[in-house]
Amino acid sequence: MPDESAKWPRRGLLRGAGLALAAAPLRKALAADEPAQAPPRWMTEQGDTVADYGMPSPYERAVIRRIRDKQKMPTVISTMTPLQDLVGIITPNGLHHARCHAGVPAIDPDRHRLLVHGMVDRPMSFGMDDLTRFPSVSRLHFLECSGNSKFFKAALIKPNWTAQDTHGQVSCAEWTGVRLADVLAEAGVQKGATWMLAEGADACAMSRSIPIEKALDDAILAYAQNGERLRPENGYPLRLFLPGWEGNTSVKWLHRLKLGTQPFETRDETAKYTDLMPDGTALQFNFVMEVKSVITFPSPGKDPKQPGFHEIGGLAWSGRGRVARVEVSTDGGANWREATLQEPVLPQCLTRFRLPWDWDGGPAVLQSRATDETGDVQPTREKLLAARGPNFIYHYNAIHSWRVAPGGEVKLAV
Ligand SMILES: Nc1nc2c(c(=O)[nH]1)N[C@H]1C(S)=C(S)[C@@H](COP(=O)(O)O)O[C@H]1N2
Ligand SMILES: [Mo]
Repeated sequence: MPDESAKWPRRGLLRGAGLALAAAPLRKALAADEPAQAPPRWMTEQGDTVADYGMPSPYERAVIRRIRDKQKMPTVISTMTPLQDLVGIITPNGLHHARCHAGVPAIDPDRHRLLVHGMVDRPMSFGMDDLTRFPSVSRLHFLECSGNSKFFKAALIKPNWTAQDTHGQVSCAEWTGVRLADVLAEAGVQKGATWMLAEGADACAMSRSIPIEKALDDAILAYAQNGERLRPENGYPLRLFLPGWEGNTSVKWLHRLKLGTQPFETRDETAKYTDLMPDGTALQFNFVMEVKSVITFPSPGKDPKQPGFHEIGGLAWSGRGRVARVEVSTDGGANWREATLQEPVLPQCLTRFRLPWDWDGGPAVLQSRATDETGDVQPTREKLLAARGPNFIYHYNAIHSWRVAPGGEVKLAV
């Protein structure tokens, strides 16, 4: 007898899903005596014209960025991506989270210049046209603010938080730009240069010191995002992009690079973006965003409406490389099952995971645990808090929990 399973390798899986569907049908059977419906209005009259620049359907108007905490200064802006409403791995440009310390500068690209100076053989000033003549590269990468999911302090946590509130300061785009290494080679990096200052052209001149190894490795000077020029709030016309590193180092509105022999000790790496250790000292230059994941369905506001088959889905990422696997628990971490990773699985990029779930309608605690290709695993909240102490704010990457109540309502569980 021929081996059927070889011919239909996924048959068992499909049969399993079919059983779950039969238990709780996803659609109502069409009643034989259903009266004929009049055609909808949109089939009886001509449609609209097409806008010069398209916008989502008005029925999607609830899918928007949200402001994080209201600040005293209206130009100190933190917006969050509605992760629970998105599919796939790409964040649409209008929904990419934006973090701006001094508002969004209105930069004329024809007047924007990038100065490269300090320990270089030939100090240079580039216009946008000069820069885009270098060979370009396009790469898909996540960008995460190190302040994403500020979960260390229990007092800050609000029980009604959605995935957007807890994890919405991560987004993912195809970034196009020129290799920083090529631009630096043009200026000629001098021997002994070990650090690079990157400064933005916004009113706070946000600036960070970057080790030369990263600058010469995979850093890009990005001018485009998902096929079009950068959005103003994401750095138009030029930003530094450092794959896998805390968002703050990807300096937007980039106008100056200076090479030197030591870090420049800017405000953004002394007063801010350092990690306070239990002994009161501050850890500086903690650049890499560690392995992390979040379930986006079910999640608060995206309740499973009825028992039976549901697909649990979410996003995982790591600043150290590719996501190797994601395990999902529906009982608060007692048992784990391995989720399917949706291709493509790319380094320093959001990765979508999926797992079929036959919900019995009872209480459940949903968790996801990601492992990256270096073997790093997301810690539990207890383990992370014990390791980092009470003063830490940035770089929170613990396993996250959503509680499903018997009626289906999903809430944050910490
Ligand atoms: N010049 C400048 N660059 C900046 C910032 C800024 O306020 N000014 N914000 C930083 C922070 S804190 C983050 S998390 C990222 C966010 O990038 P995005 O707004 O494109 O998401 O930009 C970084 N680069
Ligand atoms: Mo940030």
